[in-house]
Amino acid sequence: MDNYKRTLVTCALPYANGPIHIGHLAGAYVPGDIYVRYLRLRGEDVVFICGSDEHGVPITIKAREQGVSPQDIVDKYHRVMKDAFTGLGINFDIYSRTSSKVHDAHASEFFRRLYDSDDFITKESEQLYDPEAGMFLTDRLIEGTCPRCGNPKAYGDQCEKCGSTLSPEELIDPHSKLSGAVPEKRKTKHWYLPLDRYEPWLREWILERHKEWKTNVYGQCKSWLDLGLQPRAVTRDLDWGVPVPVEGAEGKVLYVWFDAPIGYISNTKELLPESWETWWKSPDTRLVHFIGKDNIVFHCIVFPSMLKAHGEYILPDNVPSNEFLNLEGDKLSTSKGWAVWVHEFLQDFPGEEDVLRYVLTANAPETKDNDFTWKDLQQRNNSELVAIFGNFVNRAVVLTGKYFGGKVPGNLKPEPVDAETLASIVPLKESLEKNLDTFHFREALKDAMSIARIGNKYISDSEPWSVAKTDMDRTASILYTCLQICADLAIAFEPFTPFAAEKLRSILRVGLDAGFDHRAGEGVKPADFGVKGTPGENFYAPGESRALHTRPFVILSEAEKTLTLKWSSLATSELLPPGHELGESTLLFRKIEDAEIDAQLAKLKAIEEARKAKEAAAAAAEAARKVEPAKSEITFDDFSRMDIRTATVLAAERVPKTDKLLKLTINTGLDERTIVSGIAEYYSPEEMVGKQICILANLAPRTIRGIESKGMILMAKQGDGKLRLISPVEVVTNGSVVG
Ligand code: B3M
Ligand code: ZN
Repeated sequence: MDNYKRTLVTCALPYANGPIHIGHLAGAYVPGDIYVRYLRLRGEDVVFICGSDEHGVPITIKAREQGVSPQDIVDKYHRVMKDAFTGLGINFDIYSRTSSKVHDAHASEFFRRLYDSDDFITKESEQLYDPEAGMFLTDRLIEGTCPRCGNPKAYGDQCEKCGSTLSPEELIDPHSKLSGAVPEKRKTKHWYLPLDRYEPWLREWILERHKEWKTNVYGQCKSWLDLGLQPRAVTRDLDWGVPVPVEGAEGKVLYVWFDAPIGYISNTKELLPESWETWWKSPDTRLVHFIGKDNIVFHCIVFPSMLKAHGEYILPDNVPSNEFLNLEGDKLSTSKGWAVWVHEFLQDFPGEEDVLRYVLTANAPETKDNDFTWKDLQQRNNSELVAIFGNFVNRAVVLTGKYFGGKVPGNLKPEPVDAETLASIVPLKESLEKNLDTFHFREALKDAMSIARIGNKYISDSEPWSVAKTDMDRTASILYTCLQICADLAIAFEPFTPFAAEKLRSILRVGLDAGFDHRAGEGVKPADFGVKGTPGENFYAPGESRALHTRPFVILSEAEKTLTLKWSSLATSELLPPGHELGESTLLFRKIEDAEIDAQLAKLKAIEEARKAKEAAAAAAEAARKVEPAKSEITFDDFSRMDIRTATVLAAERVPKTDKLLKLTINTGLDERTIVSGIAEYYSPEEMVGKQICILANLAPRTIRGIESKGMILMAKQGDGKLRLISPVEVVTNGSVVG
């Protein structure tokens, strides 16, 4: 990475069809933010790009379901997602959207360039078309009965009940999910990116030149390449997306996975209209994509092939990708509601953003799928953040207030253990850097936490509260050493728990050269904070080679200006000189109580129960929908031999020792008689009395449980076996002939 002048970091553009949950965060966004903060601390020039992915079929389906437009859906979720990221301190330089004008123009232009240089092939194929909705149907919009297991709700590409992969042709009774119409086949033409052309190049580029990629990423690429690449359609018959900008492509849009990664480029262009090309076209720029594992093929094979075909853009240098995070042992699922939503977390735990960042990093699914549990969050918060990091800082600062009036004491009576303790942080800094450089954030966080552990152990072992009774000079040295470690923590934790790191810096009254972000534009003029530059460029404080703070429009206090820490100061000598005055002491973290965790678990339980109830209701409705096959034909004579009459129930009682039978006394208009009927499961005797019903009056008498039953009560039997009485809609004379 030494040969690069700048780093362009992207996080996968999340689909704007649902809010952000912890699975998204753990997969791409928290790691991306840690990495960017780290690079900035080291003084690297970085832009951090993200935005909403607002195209694709699922968004159109959701819009239809809710009776609103796709634009309404994306407007809603774009805002929710953007706020969630901001709330967690994930500070993209830009969080834009693929429905933006800049993106539309840029994605069109990209396609057009490949089109003009014959980088596509076209194929005509027969696709299923919904004649009522007037559109072609993607596989997910076709529903029918699974030929393997009989599930009536199998999709055109898959049966979710038995897991079979299907094609729409295999479905029994296929119908459109949109209109219910039977789809018909129509010819349609599409543009394909012939990935096979890029295969030899991809093999060389990835398998030979990027052996350093994470094993899960490299491994997935290798299996795709070993299977052999096929041309991939980059257009769709759909009315939501970027229109295909060529003749003969009316009613077609770019496939969402073609336009979305171009969003990285267009969002950079929107952020830096003057200099975006330096970021995307200069070989001095290093491009890093943070993604979840389901996006690997698109970022490592499809998008690089597009970039290669285009020819002007740089290729990703690395594509760090995480595996999946589960929640309390089950797969996270937006549709099932099985998730911890970021916007809800921010509401339920205001001021505890770092706890979530910390837990998702400590438990990150870096090499395998991992589980998030609320108990683990509580445990890590209480026994690591509170008991080690927070406790150490609090003891050091409070004791400095008590014994030295809140000023850093001099190192008046050093002992070897002080220097040894500070020296033991040096290898941790090296390990921290190595781990951050290679995207091993779990390990990196352990290194940072080890610094806090060292501090906590040192203060416990040296007991300044006891020493103070007899030796103030020695107490001064102990607290002097502790405060140097606190300053180290204010640097080392900045990438992981930025809110706590900022709090700690205000307690220590120091600034941090946290590099520069490119967001400065939004309504702020450089002159507002006394520096040179124009929005969208680096801002430099007068006489400084770099901006002094992450947000240049935050004006640093005099103390912060004079005492500005840097990444390079970590684990070096005196960071806080004797005499430096500390600020107010506040707690960095607070204990999370059992009741708070129980409330979250109860919330999940309610989700689970609601889902089960919904599934049961759906299964029951499905069973009730089943209709028995038609019976064979009869003549009118056959029918007229049946004497069906209206009658009224006069009395009803249960037949003793049975669950199902009622003995009914009825007035048939012809006579008063007894009928035994198997309806006790569905109607109580009290409900039956007074009801007018229909009976088959001339059925030969039968003796049931010793009672002679004359005739049969007519009932409707549903698909689920439930019986319902057939009654005249209006009261009629008993004995009226039904026919
Ligand atoms: N929107 C998929 C996802 O959110 C997709 C990523 C696009 S990145 C260019 O997982
Ligand atoms: Zn099936």
